[in-house]
Amino acid sequence: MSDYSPKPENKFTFGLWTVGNRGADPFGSATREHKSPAELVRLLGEVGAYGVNFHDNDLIPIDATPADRDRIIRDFKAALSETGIIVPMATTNLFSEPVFKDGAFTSNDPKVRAYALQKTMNAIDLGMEFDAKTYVFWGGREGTESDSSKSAVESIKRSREAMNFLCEYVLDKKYDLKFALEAKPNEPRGDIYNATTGHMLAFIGTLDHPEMVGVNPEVAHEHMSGLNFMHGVAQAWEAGKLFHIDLNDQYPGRYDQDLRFGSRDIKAAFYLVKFLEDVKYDGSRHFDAHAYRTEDYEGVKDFARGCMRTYMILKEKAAQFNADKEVQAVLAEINANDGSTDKFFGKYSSEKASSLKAESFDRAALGKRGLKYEHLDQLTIDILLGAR
Ligand code: GLT
Ligand code: MN
Ligand code: MN
Repeated sequence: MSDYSPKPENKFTFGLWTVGNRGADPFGSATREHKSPAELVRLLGEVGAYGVNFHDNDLIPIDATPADRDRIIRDFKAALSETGIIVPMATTNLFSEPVFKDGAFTSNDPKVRAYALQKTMNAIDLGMEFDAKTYVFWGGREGTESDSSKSAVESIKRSREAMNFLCEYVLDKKYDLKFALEAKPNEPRGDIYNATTGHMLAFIGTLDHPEMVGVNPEVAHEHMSGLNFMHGVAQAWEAGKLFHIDLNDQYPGRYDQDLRFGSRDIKAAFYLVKFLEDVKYDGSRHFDAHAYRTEDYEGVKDFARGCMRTYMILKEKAAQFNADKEVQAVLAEINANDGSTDKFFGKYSSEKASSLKAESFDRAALGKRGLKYEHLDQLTIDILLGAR
């Protein structure tokens, strides 16, 4: 039997809001009792997680007194040192309070925009108290229901101004911190700006300090748009921008489900894990998901263990795929190169262009070649289903 237990080097993390999710939905109230941040850290210690992430108000309620704050931080720190769990990522809640009903950085009200900046600077300071290395921005309310209400161009400009201001804040404070922007197409807003990881990558290129800013793609958010998540992750990776990742699962075209990792689309999860392991991604593997509403806290542990276990199983399957002689033989055949066209690639020159224009290609023969992708895909399925 393989050992699927989580190891520190796997960097499996959970947000306080994930294992602390109480099962409320738009149609019903909580089904699980409240647990304090320190209790949640102990739960994560029990299931073998490596790290815990939080929004400012997951840790410190928005109306906490200074005395509450000190006590919560003391208890939380005690639980961290007891369990050995670290805080790799922190973020700001810019979506729960009514003040953010029309967005935070993109609100039409300059007072709301200023308050959002102030709240984020304070939340960054809080994250730094725990030595967080990545700071996530998820702008769940940065959008519209009616496009009569806001300028889409102005909203991008306001988002840029906020990110530039906050990058300067981090530099000014000499914090060792990077930003990771998380896209989502809709929910809770009707439509959210910078809707996909691809939009975010383009946006980052327009910032004053693009080197400080990367992305935090989430499986469910790209699947809601019907996109291939691994492709978005690969593009972010290739651009040097995969600073963090949110793992969960989602049926396309439905409400935001935040399902246990790998519980819906095993094949997509396999290609994702294989990608992350093949490129040796060494950031957090953050499970941004929650247990079904049917569960008690034993079920929450089953959920958390399940996320990590599925990742570990798929990691083993990826190693099996890479070691499979038949798979590798098909891949070698698919990627065969007799070298005869090498001279046409690489840097442009007018000579190269002329010689390429003069070359003749047997279009019909090239088009006739069978590529064996059916065979390769079935080998993949056999591996995933344990038939190989
Ligand atoms: C919220 C959202 C997540 C984000 C979190 C970070 S909050 O739960 O659904 O996708 O990653 O703000
Ligand atoms: Mn997320
Ligand atoms: Mn989500």
